[in-house]
Amino acid sequence: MELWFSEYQSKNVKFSLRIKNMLYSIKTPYQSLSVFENEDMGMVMTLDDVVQLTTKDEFIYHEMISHVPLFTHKSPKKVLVIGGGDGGTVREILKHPVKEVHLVEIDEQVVEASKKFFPTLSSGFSDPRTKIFFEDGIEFVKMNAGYDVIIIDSTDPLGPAVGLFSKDFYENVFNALNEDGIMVAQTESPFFYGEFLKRVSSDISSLFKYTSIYTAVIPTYPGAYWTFTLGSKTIEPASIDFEAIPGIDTKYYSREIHKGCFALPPFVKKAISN
Ligand code: AG3
Repeated sequence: MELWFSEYQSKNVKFSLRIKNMLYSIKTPYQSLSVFENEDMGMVMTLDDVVQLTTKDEFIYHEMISHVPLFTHKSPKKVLVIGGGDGGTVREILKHPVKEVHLVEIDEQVVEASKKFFPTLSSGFSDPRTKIFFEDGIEFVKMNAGYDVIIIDSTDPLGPAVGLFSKDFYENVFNALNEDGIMVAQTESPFFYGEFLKRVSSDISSLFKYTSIYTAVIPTYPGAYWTFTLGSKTIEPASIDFEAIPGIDTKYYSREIHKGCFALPPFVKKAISN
């Protein structure tokens, strides 16, 4: 008998992955967490039946959420990741000469599952520069500061993650950043979340001098076409010296991709315009 996992990408669109092996399925204090294997996409992690990553395409998301803000900043020393308990973002950040990476993940079970089933993602947890806090990111940013870059690697804006997309939260992120600080948040697909993207980018641009939306193609996320929204206090993302970006070991991110990823098609521009 064939077993399938399905995610509602919208009320009327479902995305399915065949389960070759169900490896793990638990209820944590915050959400349900599953790990299974799919013949084509590799290992898959879901939270509350939402695909968080597959080992086949996670590199695109994790490289883009990390290297774009880090190379825009040029010399980040202290970086904060909110969410991202699988470790993929931390792994990418550690490719930079940073001094400290703080990961604030509310659900310890996500980190534990990643250590067990996703060694290629969780590799950075044992790096001496990494410090993990099992806390609520919303509270954490109110109490901590001094970051050069803050990356919000959250799940969808539903349930416990809603607060990670609020204007109050972005204001606390702004205050937790140094004076040339940069934040970036994963901000969903313009296909299914156009209104949301408009609201979030306008909230971020009411706080930061520069706000830029950039995109990447992530086959296993709804719409496959994904956005990230970056807020920068003093550095203008479009006018950095792209030629000065050093070579780095990546599979999606490159100098050319960095330059081009801010180009938005007219339908996205229209979705976020007033
Ligand atoms: N954060 C999850 C992105 C949201 C995916 N949404 C969806 N499948 N509906 C990524 C976690 C990986 N660090």
